[in-house]
Amino acid sequence: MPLVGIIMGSRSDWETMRHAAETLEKLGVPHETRVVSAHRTPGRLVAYAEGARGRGLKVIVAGAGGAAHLPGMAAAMTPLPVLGVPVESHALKGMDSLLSIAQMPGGVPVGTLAIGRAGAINAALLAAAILALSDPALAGRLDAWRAAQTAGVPEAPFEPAP
Ligand code: RP5
Repeated sequence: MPLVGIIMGSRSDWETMRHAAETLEKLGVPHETRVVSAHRTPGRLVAYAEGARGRGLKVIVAGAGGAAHLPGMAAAMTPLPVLGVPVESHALKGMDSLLSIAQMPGGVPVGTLAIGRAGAINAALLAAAILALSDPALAGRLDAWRAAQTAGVPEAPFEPAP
C-alpha cells in the first residue's frame, strides 16, 4: 500500500519528478505516481486530495511548473503534509514555479523544496524522514543512505569517488 503520493501537473514534469520516485525506491518506501493537474484536471485533483488520507497515504509530494497551483490546492484539501517541488519552466527557469509554491497564505502550509532535480530528491528524503519518525527500520535505511552519500565524497576534487 503506497504511503507517499507523488503527483505532478503534467507528464512533462516526470523528467524532474522521477528523481523523487527513484529516491523513494532506493529507500524502500511504497509510493504511487499520478498526473494530476490543478488546471486541466481539477476534478481529478479534488478526488485525489480529498481521498488521500482515507487511502492510507501519509505524505504528498507535488511537483508543478509555471503557475504551479497543484501543491497549494492539494494542501487546501488534505490534512496530510504536502511537499512542493518547483519544476523548472522554460520561460522563467522555475522562478515562477518556486514563487507560486512558496508564497502560500498563512494557514495552508506547503513545504517548498528547491527548483528541479535537487528539490525532487529532497522532497523524497523529507517524506522518508517524516515516515521514519514512526518506522525504525526506515530510519535505519535513511541513516545508511546518508552514510553512503558521505562515504562517496572524495577528499580532493581530482580524486576518483571512493
Ligand atoms: C504545469 O504546466 C505543469 O506542472 C507543467 O510543469 C507545466 C507545463 O505543462 P505541459 O504544457 O508541458 O503539459 O501545469
